[in-house]
Amino acid sequence: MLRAVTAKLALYHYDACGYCARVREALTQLEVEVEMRDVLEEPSWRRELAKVRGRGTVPVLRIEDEEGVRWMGESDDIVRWLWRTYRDREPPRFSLTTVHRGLTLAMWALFATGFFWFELRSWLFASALAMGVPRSLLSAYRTRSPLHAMVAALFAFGSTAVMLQAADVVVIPWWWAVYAFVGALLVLMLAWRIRRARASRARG
Ligand SMILES: N[C@@H](CCC(=O)N[C@@H](CS)C(=O)NCC(=O)O)C(=O)O
Repeated sequence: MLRAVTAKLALYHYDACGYCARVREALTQLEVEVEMRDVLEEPSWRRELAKVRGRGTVPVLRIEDEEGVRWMGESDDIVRWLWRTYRDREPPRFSLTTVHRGLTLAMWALFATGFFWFELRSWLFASALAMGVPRSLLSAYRTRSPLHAMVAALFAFGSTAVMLQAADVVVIPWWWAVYAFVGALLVLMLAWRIRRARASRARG
């Protein structure tokens, strides 16, 4: 306990990363001071991670104390370590992460059921896409990233289109719809990357 309180912490992360948001939530709840190292703003931090850990995935918590420096990956492990260290207890069972995981599970379950239940396939597919709306809105709220809000809009559009098709209101040319959906997603990601790169350059 004492050792951890005197430990110097740095979190390698980036805004839109949901796993990182989970660690940031724990840090806020526990009111723990941590140096934030955004790997998209400062690519040398990502390179440092790749060098010391063999991969550049985030979140990673760098813990420096009298025993030396430790690198902790895996959001679950980091959150558990933070709660055990600063509150001497396990993390709360229920969190926004639980809701997010539930929605993800529901999405996949609906997709999978649609694979076997042919007559209801369109409705199950539409419901799976509809599940993506609250899931991405929750991501947007947790990460404060507009990218997730745009993905939520895309899910809403997709699910409405599939429902209209299932109700025989419109006929969707499927391959074009798939290409349009994936294309829009790629454009959003690209726009986001460019915005980040510009912001990073502006900061010098
Ligand atoms: N199981 C890991 C997953 C970490 C992960 O997938 N992180 C993503 C970002 S959310 C990542 O670093 N992806 C590679 C990249 O962004 O270049 C955890 O819970 O921390």
